[in-house]
Amino acid sequence: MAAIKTAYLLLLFLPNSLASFFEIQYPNVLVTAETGGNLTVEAGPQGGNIIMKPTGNGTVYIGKTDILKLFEVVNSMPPVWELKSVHGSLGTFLGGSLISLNLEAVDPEGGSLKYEKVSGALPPGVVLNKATGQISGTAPDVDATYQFGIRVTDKHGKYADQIFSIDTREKNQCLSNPCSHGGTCKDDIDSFVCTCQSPYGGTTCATNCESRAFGVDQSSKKIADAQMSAHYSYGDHPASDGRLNAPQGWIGQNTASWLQVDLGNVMDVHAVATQGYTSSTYYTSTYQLQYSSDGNTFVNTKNGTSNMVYNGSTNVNTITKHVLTPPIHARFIRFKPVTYSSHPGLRVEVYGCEINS
Ligand SMILES: [Ca+2]
Ligand SMILES: [Ca+2]
Repeated sequence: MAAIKTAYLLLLFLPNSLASFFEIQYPNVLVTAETGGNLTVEAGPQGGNIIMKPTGNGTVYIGKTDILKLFEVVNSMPPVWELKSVHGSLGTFLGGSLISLNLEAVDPEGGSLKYEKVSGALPPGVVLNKATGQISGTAPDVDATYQFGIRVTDKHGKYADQIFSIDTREKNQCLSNPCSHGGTCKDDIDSFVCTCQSPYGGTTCATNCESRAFGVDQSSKKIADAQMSAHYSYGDHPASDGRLNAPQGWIGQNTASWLQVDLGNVMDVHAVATQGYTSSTYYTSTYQLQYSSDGNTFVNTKNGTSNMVYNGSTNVNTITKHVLTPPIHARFIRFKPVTYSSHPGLRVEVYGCEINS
């Protein structure tokens, strides 16, 4: 306080011509202001120190730079990786298994860290948590090595890079013998494909395709009206009435007529069933089957070289079912009446499975 008082006193008593120049002298300190704007602070001659000592949240600025913060950054040491292994390998993972790893690094000053990938690639489906350094996801079902560089950065921007790698191994999904009823298994990426023995189908050959209806029938109607069509229909009895157990049924005019079902995709077709038309004695006694993959080119099912002829109904309601031997691959199935009572009435169902691929 005494020094400051002295300074004010000197300033007050200086003549106007000397107002741009003054000195504050106190036992160990010399503060000099010059006309050009320089300000010199000089400690005393006995090796005195100049100490700038803010208190509380006080700061020391040089220009706009917080000088204490600057020294903190300069003195900050970069983070240090805790090495996982000599080559940075984080392990080997079987396809489909969970990966959960913590990349560990520490900051010598104990500050928070952030992690980022700066090179290479993580396995697809595996991600890095930038805040925690955790690597997590599901191992892809392939034999591969994924190498990637991770940078860990402290709050001062000091960083350390490290190269890591993750090895993955394809899992043989057939090892659990998923195909039943004698089906053979082929391993695939994240999956398997069963080749089933007839009449079984489905992804694990668990379905008897001879008894699995595609759903033409009246109660399920999985096959939509638009998937049913006909040629030479009789009266007001459209193709969409030709569903097994429907109230009435489809009626054709003659042997040039046919009733067609579009299964929506090429399917493994194992069996068909028919009934007659309910309200009159219109039923189809015998019929042929034609089938197609594209809706343009149709072929008949064969008995040797002859077109196969199936026995249909002997009355209007009894359901007659035929297993196709061998099964056929088809999207479009046509029921083509050959002999009939009065008019060829039909209500139908088609049985089979999707083709495994
Ligand atoms: Ca640091
Ligand atoms: Ca596999």
